[in-house]
Amino acid sequence: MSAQESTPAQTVESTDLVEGILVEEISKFKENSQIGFYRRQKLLHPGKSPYVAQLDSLRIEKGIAKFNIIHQETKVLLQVQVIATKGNILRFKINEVSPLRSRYEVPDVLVEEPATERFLLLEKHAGTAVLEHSHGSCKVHISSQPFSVLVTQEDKALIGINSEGFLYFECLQPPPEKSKLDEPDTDRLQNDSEDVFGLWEEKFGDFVDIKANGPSSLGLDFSLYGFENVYGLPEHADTHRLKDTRENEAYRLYNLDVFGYPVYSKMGIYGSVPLLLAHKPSHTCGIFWLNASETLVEVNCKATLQSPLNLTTPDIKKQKAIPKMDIRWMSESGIVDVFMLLGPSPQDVFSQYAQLTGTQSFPPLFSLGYHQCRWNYEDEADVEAVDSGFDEHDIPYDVIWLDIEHTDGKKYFTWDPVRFSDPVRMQEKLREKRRKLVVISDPHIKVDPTYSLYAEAKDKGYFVKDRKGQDFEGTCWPGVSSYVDFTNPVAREWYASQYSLDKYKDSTDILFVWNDMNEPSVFHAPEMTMPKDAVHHQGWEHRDLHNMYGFYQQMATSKGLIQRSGGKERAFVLTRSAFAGSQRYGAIWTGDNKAEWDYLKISVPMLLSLSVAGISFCGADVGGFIGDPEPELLIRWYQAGSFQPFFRGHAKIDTKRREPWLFGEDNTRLIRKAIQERYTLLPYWYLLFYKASRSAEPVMRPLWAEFSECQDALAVENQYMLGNALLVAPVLEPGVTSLDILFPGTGEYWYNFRKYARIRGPSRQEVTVTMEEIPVFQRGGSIIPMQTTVGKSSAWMEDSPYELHVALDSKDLAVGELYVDDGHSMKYLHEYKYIHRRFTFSGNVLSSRSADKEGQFSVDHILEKVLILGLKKSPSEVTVYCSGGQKTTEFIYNSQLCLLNLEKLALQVNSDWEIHIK
Ligand code: NBV
Repeated sequence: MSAQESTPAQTVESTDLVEGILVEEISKFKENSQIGFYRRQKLLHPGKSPYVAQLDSLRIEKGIAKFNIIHQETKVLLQVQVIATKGNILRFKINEVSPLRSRYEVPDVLVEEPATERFLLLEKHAGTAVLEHSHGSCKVHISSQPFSVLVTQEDKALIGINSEGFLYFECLQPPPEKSKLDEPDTDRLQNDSEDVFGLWEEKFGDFVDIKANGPSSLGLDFSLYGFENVYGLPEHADTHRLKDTRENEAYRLYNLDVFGYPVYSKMGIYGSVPLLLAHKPSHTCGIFWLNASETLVEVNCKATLQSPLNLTTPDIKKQKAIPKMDIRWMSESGIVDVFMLLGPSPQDVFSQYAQLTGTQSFPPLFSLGYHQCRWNYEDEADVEAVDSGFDEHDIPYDVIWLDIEHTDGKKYFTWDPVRFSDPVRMQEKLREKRRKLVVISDPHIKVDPTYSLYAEAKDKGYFVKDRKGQDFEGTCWPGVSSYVDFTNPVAREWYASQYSLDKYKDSTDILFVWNDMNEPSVFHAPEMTMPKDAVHHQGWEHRDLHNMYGFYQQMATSKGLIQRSGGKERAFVLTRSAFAGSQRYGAIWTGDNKAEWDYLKISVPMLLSLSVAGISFCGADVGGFIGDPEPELLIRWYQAGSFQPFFRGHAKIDTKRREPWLFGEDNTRLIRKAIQERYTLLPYWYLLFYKASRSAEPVMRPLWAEFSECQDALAVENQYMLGNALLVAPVLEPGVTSLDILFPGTGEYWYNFRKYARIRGPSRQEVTVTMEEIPVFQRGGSIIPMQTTVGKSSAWMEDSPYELHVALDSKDLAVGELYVDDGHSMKYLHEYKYIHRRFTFSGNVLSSRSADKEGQFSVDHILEKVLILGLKKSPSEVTVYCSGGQKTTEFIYNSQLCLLNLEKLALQVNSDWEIHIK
């Protein structure tokens, strides 16, 4: 175990006094060795797989290759399907040929059934068959004995399947004896050696998981040829580049409420996205394992291959020893349904994944501003005081948040009658300030027949059931609670309708929602979550779909918010728990972090891993949720957070108040400066989210994704890119006076974002740092849209003029874009009410043209300023050409910085213009 590695089984102890209720959380989370299916699968030895492919059965039906494989000892048959999916994706499915009952196949995550392209059978010999993708350069080589598959691209080995022989598939069996399922027999569990492996019952502490369907686990290995770096698999509080797991725990994907989770750990926390990306300078590819049950992933970084498999293709035979990474996936139930995203570029993989699971939903503009949260803002007067505090201290913010205490006895969709006696008045005051409110809405519903939400859900049968068919009851904030079965589409519809303005009493259209505790968190339950033997819609066990529970709640909530406006407005929903596809429903944050430097530091790799797994709208609680940050940490966190996608300050109930003005004037100034800078950059943030929603470009990007050929970028996780133009290097440690920064890219120019001095890449440079700000650099060749003045909130900036920062590259070129719409409605989508401009600097002319033909939004936005960085000599004249004619304009040139400053331009953002520099 490395020094940074901490044990995932650490005991999390906290005793919180919440409103006089003593909440004891003494939970132990499982180590790998305490997981039955893991122990069972670990009995397999690498090498010879017991499976043999029956190539006689190979047929191609509607372009899909199907064949059977047989387990040589048990003689059980499995069916394999190999599907060429449009867009350079290969899908691989394995299921029982005739299962006792159907096995869970993850619904609702794929945006649609992926379009299939045809496979052709290229050749079939005694022990091998080769399939060729009709449009692509990819081939699938199937070896019969033992069964394995090699995917090649341009006749180079790319991905091996079952090459280590770890294919594992537990076929469903009838229960041994009916009586054993009725009650947990703890004696038998301890004594019966058979159940050491947790086949029909599995014990953990005082909890017993009764497995109505018995063992149902599956696993498979993938070899990534030529790769030495893999990423993804959020959510873990660990490094961005995945580590070798041979000497320690596997990455666990199991959504859990881990208060104050340890850093540098592979334990499962709130969210799970089973997507792994592999990258090398010449190629990026991905493996998307579509399974929502508990999953473990082992990474073996040190494997090498002498000669790749016994294949007939001569080009493959010629290859000599190459590095490879072996990835082994193990899941508790479901089927094998895996997509190989064949790239070849990082952006291709992002697009392929988005083609399957969707892109980031385009958020309303306000949600990209600063959010002020605390558990809890006490009452209406407190809300008003905090709100005014921002104005008094001239700090912009967009949203104030109310945590669980705003409700009447933790009954969501209600208000505490004393603290919030007039919620509409409170919201109207916020509306006048052009700000929003977010309230919390958790999935547990207080068991209280007088609570209409509970009574109705109970009556309609919308709660998750226990294994005996009764409504499942667990403990959470309100005490005994039942949990909405969000996997049931009718229950989701019903839940969504609760957000309509007439149903949700005293809510207004400035109220948005936060879904917390949706792993789901259940106190005094195994690993503080729902028992796996709880039963959902259509009889599926919780074990089959555990990792999707939060995904479904956010889906229903976001639908509710869209519906309440008659489909006209965009939603904003923050969720703690997430799965693949959650990006379609809003934002995610990294849960209960601590006010410690390590947590600020880990926020960067955590957010990068979420970002490359499709979830661009992500953030970490600024300041740290648990504990009291010292001013230096708080300031550094604001400075880092202002350059992270979801920007919210939050604090636990027992911490000292920490609104930005409580730390002395100088510290207030620094926090103000960080937040104001965020607001000046809102046009850039908005553009990045527009692009993420349209073409799956991650907003926050690891350096390797942007500089795919740069070897030095592979392990960088204390710097990152925002879009393709800004390089951010947050300060993540105390007392820092300089940072060693990597400036990637051959021949790239990097301009200090505030002082404009230029650095040339590729290089590493020691950059001086003060408390004023964190280092940020603009990439040569980019044009960044900004606004010249900030307002009290984003809505106050509608008329704030625009400004362009044009940073020239080594060829004196630059390009950039601006996207503007009304900031909140769906009109951009349905009525093309938007402005999308493309700016180009070339031949000393800066021009603005429409970026697409559709946009038609008529507003009088003005471009006031242009800064041109890297202009080698002072112009003699600057002339502006626009629809109103031509005129020369004043300018200031700084020869030391090669900086040209144009002010008072008064150009229409929405029309074509050119600025000629002579
Ligand atoms: O609702 C209270 C908190 C919330 O403030 C926090 O952000 C969540 O992560 N919630 C967890 C439950 C209590 C945590 C101790």
